[in-house]
Amino acid sequence: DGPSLAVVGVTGAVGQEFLSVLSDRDFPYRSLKLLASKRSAGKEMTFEGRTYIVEELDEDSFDGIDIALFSAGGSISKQFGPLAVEKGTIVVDNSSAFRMVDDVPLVIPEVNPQAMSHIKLGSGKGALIANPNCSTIICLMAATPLHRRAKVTRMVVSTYQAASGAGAAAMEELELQTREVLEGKPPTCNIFSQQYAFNLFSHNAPILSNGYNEEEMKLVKETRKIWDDITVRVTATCIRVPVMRAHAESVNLQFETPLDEDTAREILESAPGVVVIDDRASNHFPTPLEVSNKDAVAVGRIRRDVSLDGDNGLDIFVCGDQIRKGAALNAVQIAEMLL
Ligand code: 11C
Repeated sequence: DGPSLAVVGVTGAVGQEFLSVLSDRDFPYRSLKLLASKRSAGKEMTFEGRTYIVEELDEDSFDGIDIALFSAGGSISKQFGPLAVEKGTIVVDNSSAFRMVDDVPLVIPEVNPQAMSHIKLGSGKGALIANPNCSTIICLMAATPLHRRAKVTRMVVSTYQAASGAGAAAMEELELQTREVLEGKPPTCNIFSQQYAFNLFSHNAPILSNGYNEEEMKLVKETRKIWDDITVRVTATCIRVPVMRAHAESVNLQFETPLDEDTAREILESAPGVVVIDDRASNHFPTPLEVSNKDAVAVGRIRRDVSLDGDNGLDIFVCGDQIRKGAALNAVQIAEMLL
């Protein structure tokens, strides 16, 4: 029972995680199609006790498919997303292709579920729903409960982003380089243009004419769309760090009305999908390793911003699994809301 499902880009890091999350959450489906590029077509995959043959994505792939989870890059989404919608499929797209399109909801289920309330499974009408960028999801999971209480007027984000954000090949490169450097060999640089192991660098997304890179501007624009607030001022600096699969973010929040740190801690402790790790006595705060393979986003270092008078600013430190809540889990939660 349940909808007919397709997973597009099933051989990638997020594609594989889609399957794990579907299984972990007992997502009901009556059929499942695994789709990928020609290169991976024909490959066998076992999922929940059944063997599937990965099929090549083509124009007919979406006949009879109710929900498709896409994570095969922006150009595949642009090419096949609208085709799937025409066939009546609801597409949950993990790429940036449609995020800023006006009538495409950009959804974090804990934050703005109302944005997709007009999309109904079983209506025969296809639709696109966009999954936000991982850095945006992880940041807003923590910032939104505070925003609801005291209205964020300005947010300054600094990210420490894992290899997984650049895909499975980048994760392999980090592992390979680490070994090479320890053995005194020159590091192989295929995915990134510079040494990644034992280093960090500005995010690899293209730099725009304003000097920001695309990753930084995603945080700016997506926050405004998700919060439905064009006035919120957001600035970001995005950095790639040699961590495998979870992003960390330092977030400075300025509020319209005062919000003291104890109240903020209480709000975060009861926020869905958030755990607070904020033990000053033992210097224990969120780490990428602690949130890896976990669903919840961890928040700590909750403290008053001393650069502001009163209680109108807070600093927090957030960690979240990039492949899970930053991508696959969020997309599957969106699909669950359709059921
Ligand atoms: C990263 N956030 O961590 C990026 C990758 O818009 O979905 C995903 C880019 C996107 O490198």
